Amino acid sequence: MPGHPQSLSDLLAQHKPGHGLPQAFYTSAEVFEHDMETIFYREWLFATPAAALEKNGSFRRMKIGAFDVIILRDNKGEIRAFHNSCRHRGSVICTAAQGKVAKLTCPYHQWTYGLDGQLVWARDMGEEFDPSQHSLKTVHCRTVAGLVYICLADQAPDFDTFAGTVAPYLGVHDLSDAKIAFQSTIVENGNWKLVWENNRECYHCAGNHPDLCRTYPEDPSITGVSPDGTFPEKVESHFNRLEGAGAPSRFRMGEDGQFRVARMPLLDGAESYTVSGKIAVQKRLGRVPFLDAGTLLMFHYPTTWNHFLTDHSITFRVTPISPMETEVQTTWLVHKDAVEGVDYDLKNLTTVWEHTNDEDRRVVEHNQQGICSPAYQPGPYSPKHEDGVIQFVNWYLDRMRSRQPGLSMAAE
Ligand code: 3BY
Ligand code: FES
Ligand code: FE
Repeated sequence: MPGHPQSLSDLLAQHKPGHGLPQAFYTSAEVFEHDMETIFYREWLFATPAAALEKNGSFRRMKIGAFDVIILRDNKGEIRAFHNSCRHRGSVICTAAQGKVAKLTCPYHQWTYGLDGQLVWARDMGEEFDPSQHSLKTVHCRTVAGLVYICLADQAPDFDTFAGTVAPYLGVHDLSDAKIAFQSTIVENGNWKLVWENNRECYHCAGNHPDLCRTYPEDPSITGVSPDGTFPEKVESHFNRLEGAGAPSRFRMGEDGQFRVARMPLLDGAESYTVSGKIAVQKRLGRVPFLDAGTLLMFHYPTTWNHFLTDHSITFRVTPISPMETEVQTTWLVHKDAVEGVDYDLKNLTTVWEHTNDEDRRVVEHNQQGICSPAYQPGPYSPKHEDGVIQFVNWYLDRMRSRQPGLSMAAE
């Protein structure tokens, strides 16, 4: 009943396979807290392209639920992550969203930490004080092919399977040669799962994405998950052509459905996400063998989907803020030697996805508004167009079911 708290196990039991989730999954503060604790505080989360940490001492701050994290490049060029909470009385240390520092100095009493997290200076703490016991707390941090992931759990789950699978696909994109051409951060007034459900289908594309539809195919086999593992002849020959030329392309999905990679064709003749369909950046990022190589699609739940193109790459990061607010950060990466105004026009580079993001924000917000009605009843997903949504919802439910104490037993 709307307005009456229900236990998570009751809610999970209410879900009808192939249908949207019961209302509380998109609206309730309790479910949101479960989502954070069960998923976001345990999984590997995409943090930033490494290219955002240009120099030693560059840092980015990232907030996830109750956590506040500093991701930085240390003096040896290694990327590390620390909790942004001083070991003295707990103040945040980095107050800015990003910057460059030689050391991390707490604004409160100026305790000072090296970029390796070691406490190097603290005034008048007495004879007994041992600085080595007061290093910053570390956050698990891994980089795969120029993409930085963090994990907030004490014990991080396996990262190697994902990294090992996607690294060969990403290799030809040379993300270590990238710079950020543009970054946008928007807040969508919708639950994070609605942002994902929307991303995992193109059923909405023709009706909402006039610019994207010039180049991105509506064909469900491109966006979806191919439950039987087969693809239309056109897609198969695209895989064969690209793999034959040294660019791993074939569809691969993690065993538990957390990630997938596939290099998919764009609409006939299209090269990149521009209004004309031609490449946006003349000095290309990566060594993809053909201009019409399409887009390497990669998602990793719960925080990132990506498009790696022939000339540039775009990363997306999803961060829940509250039950009905989600941040989506989009980063356009180009070759570090590409010069704006010479090799690329920024508006031409960003227009299609700036528009697409805004259109997606609008549909997600409308979806949320309608779900908030007491009359909302979860409806069926299209088996043809929304198998990717079904796959996401099943991944989410599996995680929630398997990680609620007592629930997995009750389900048996
Ligand atoms: O960004 C994406 O991957 C998806 C694909 C189809 C809808 N959306 C544009
Ligand atoms: Fe950081 Fe006191 S709280 S120096
Ligand atoms: Fe969309």
